[in-house]
Amino acid sequence: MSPYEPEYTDEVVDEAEDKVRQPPMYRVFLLNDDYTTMVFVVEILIHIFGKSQSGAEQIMMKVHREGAGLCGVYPYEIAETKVDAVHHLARENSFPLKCIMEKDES
Ligand code: TYC
Repeated sequence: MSPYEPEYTDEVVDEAEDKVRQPPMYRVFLLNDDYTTMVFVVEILIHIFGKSQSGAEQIMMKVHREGAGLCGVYPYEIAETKVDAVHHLARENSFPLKCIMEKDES
């Protein structure tokens, strides 16, 4: 390596190069509805998305007031597994709760 080059070049990655190195990420959102209970949504956010009680309550209220709320950003297969887990638990409990994922283009 040239004595004029910094030794940490492996860790210094510009944005374009990082896009090539990193897997695409997906944002997972919960959607509001009129029937799923607030308590159930908070439980989902704690047990599927790893939120604290207060973090889960804040996201649930955002979804309730604004129609949708971000639960997390994950690689494709993890995002898909979480969406499926939400729908499975919701159907098991007879709630119409919907969860969607979209590619994080940022
Ligand atoms: N709007 C629901 C109610 O008033 C609560 C709710 C919040 C439902 C978030 C879905 O993703 C949701 N019981």
